[in-house]
Amino acid sequence: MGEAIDLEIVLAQAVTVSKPKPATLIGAGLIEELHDFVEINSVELVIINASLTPIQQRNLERALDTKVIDRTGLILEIFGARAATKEGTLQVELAALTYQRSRLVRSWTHLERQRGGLGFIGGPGESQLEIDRRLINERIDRLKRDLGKVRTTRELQRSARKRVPYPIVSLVGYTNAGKSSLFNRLTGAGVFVKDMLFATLDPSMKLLQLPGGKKVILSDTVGFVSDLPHELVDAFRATLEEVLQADVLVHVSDISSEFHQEELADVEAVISDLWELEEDSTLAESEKVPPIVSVWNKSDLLSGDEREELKDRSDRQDNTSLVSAVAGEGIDDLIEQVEKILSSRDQVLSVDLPYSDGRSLSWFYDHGTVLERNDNTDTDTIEITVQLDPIAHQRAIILAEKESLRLY
Ligand SMILES: Nc1nc2c(ncn2[C@@H]2O[C@H](COP(=O)(O)OP(=O)(O)OP(=O)(O)O)[C@@H](O)[C@H]2O)c(=O)[nH]1
Ligand SMILES: [Mg+2]
Repeated sequence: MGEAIDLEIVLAQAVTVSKPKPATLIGAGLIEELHDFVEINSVELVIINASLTPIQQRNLERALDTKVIDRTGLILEIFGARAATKEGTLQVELAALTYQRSRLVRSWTHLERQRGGLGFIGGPGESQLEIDRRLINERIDRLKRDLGKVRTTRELQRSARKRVPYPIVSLVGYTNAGKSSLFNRLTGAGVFVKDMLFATLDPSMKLLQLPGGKKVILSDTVGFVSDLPHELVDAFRATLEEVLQADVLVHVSDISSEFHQEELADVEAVISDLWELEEDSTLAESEKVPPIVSVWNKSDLLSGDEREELKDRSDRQDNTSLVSAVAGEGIDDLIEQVEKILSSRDQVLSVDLPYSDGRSLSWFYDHGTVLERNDNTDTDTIEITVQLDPIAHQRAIILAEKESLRLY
């Protein structure tokens, strides 16, 4: 997960903690080893993939002489880096503060000692701890108010984003499944389109043209994790808000993982959760879970026999591809599955365009697939038959009205 926030990993180590130490979680021998490693390699951050008490965190930071964060801290960092919307950012900040506040309460001895007993900031009798807690509470209250305001404008934003003129294909899946690798592979395989309109898209979204001619916005997302700390659930949902805009979900899983089934189930549960949540609100009937393409990734790690068997199984199963993002196997098949789903929603229409209206003509070439074209020199018109996805179709109707074109 560390790569997700641009950390350079110098050592990853699994250790057995047979008897957790209340003061430091891990034992003195290991701490000594780590201390030397941290010193020699100038390590700036140590991540413990477990829950640390505030005391343990402080003690480890002192013993290792570097910054130490735990699992919740790391996940918060990742969410913070990935939150794209106003609501997402607020939600993550709220989770971070709530986390911080809980540390504050339990680590009061540490804080009081550390910040000293001067106490000139607060009124008489107010300790540093009470000041800290009051400041955090004030900030939390303000965030909650802001969130309330943001939510009321959510419907507006949603319809605004629906105006993005291309279908959105979202890569979702368990952490480490290979979403980002596949994202890079796909944006390399398709023609990556530079478009001024999308200059502001964040790096996890790219406009690309599929071989069949369709343009889509491909979006990479933050990985799902199991045992998500309870206090992070809302923040996690908020970072996935963009997924709710997707027209197609590509569910990437690591077929070579010994926990493949469990990881699939975890992700499916999150997906149905996300949409059920939506259905509670005031959403149109059309806002259902989008069609899902299943990608069994990392096929290169399978043995020959396993590979054969899974290839057969994926061929027999609808909307399923056996893929290797790294080796490139199965990528064409995956693209085909996505194109098939997108095409199934397309509409075909014909339109008469005056010769003089070159702009509308090129609009249709840009936004759809022109199936037939007749240039009629008698009437100075061009008649085209064009296949359009639902979004383009909507826009074509508006365009036709504005330019007084005949659609049929
Ligand atoms: N052998 C093999 N390794 C792969 C493949 N795809 C991804 N990986 C490796 O798996 C690890 C995780 O890949 P990522 O693409 O970062 O996974 P991710 O799903 O984006 O992970 P998060 O962003 O943390 O959720 C990396 O070390 C990749 O090199 C593959 O097809 N074959
Ligand atoms: Mg990733």
